[in-house]
Amino acid sequence: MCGIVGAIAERNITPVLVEGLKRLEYRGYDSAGVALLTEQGALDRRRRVGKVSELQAALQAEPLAGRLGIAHTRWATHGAPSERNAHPHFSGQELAVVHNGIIENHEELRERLKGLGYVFTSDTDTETIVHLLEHKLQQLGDLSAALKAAIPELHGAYGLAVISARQPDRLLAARSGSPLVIGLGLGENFLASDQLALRQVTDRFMYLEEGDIAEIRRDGVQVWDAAGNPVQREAVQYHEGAEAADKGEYRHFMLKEIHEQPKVVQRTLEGRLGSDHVLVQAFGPQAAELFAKVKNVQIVACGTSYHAGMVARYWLEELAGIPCQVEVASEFRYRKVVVQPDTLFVSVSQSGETADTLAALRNAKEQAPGQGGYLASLVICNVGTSSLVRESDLCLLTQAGPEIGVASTKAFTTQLVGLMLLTLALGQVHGSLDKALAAELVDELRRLPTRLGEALAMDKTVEKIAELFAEKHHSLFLGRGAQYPVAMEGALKLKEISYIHAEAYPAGELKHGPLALVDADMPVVTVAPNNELLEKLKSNLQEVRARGGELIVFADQQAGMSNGEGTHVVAMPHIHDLLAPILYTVPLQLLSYYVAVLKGTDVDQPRNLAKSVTVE
Ligand code: HGA
Repeated sequence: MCGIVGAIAERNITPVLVEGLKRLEYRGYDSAGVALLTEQGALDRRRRVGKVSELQAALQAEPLAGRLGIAHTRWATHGAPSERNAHPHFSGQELAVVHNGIIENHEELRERLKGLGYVFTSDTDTETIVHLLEHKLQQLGDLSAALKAAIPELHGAYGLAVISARQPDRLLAARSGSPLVIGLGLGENFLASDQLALRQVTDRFMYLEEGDIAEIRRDGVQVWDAAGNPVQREAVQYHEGAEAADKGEYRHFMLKEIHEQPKVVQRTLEGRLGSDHVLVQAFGPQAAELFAKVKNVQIVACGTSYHAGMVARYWLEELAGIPCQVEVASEFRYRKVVVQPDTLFVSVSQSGETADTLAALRNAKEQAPGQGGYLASLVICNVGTSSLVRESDLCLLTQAGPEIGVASTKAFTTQLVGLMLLTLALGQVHGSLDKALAAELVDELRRLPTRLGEALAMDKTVEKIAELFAEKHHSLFLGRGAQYPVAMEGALKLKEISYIHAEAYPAGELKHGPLALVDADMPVVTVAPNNELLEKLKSNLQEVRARGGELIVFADQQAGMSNGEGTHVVAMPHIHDLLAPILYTVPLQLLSYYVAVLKGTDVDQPRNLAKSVTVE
């Protein structure tokens, strides 16, 4: 969500910090700030509400230079988005902190620290950290010792970066529940909540693990693990180009990412398909042995990833014959769950840092297999270095590349591909999947990038359809079977970026309530592949037309549906019914994109939302 950047060098690092913030801005952006140790040996800061460009303007008006500094983009959890609540937070003029996450015992700490004479100037939980650290620093005289002493008193999740005017030769970092990475340079070192922020300055990274504390100096890095023991964390060379942080010819990242889908789906399939089967080892060396024991699947995810999980439930039960449950992580993590024997726990997350999903995984791992716990855990994730990947037994990495638009697009379709691979792998291992069908689906998967390209070619048609929504405030999305979650995802996209109220229903539920809403002001969007539910769906659509509702139908070219009064049919390329959810997602993404463009909303950074939800 929010972003951290830090640097210690022999040069002025203000431009590095600001560029880093810009690269992280897509994750959370209600305010931004930077603090530096100036040449005079004092801490100084600039903070602004709004985007990083506001902070840049402030720095232009009132420049700030230094060789040690920290910076932050904030997505508020405690205290309104305001300048006084923006990070970095100070204790006196000598200590500064930026923080991602939540300090759960902040009220108790605040009372205690007030009692010790500290004066609070913000409403954030973060400010308790900086005063607590100052208190420890007074007692211990050394910043690393102070941080180590303060950590056990902080309950909750944090990624922290700390600088002190008293010890200008070091930048400190601590990680618990919120990711941090150290960027290694020559005679200079950096820190960030995501390596994306630092690729402009280095391609060598050191990932901090849960509970780590790091002291970063110009000429070296010292790390201590959760038990306080000095440890070596491996330095990893990053290879892929930084091309993803650039919109290229596209007007928005979202449109670029929608158009990247054929390529990234292709990449997600690479190395994972045999001639007529899925390579089970793609899930890890122990996958085949573990999959053979799986009798149930529990999928846990949030938002768009949850919709991917819902599609997978149809696939897993139909193709692999394995009972599957799907639940949103924020609910799952707080209820008592009865675990069926031999259940595989599957999490789905773009970033691999989604706080609720990560907490659900950690809860799931509390009970041992065979003693009321899960058989094993598997994650479908886009970030190989993420916490969910590191903490799961098995993983399948999607190859979507960095997704910058807050509204997820290519991450979703690659997750669906990953979940289809999982379904086929489980079906193969269990022998429950018909071999001819498996071979057919593998073939269809190979053709999927081409089909996606054909769906993208309908761009202009969908742009025209979007005009129907320009004046509308509500809309309904309908689907049946595995297209119901696709309708849910379509509705989510529309609300996220165009702020039009959109609801999704299984088409058969229409007459049980939502039909009452239908009139000429409520467009009804439907996804209609050519399957055995088509005739039933057509009847549902008649019900809408009879109430004067305007219909937008994305239908298989062989479905025998055509334009008529109040009915706009968009012919889709023909595809195997089981893969239709992946293909039919594309026009719905395009629809929400063009509606948002028409409405003039901030497509890539919609209001109130943030990418990679690393807080609860
Ligand atoms: N709790 C802190 C940091 C919020 C955060 O990590 N957001 O993603 C605050 O509210 O400032």
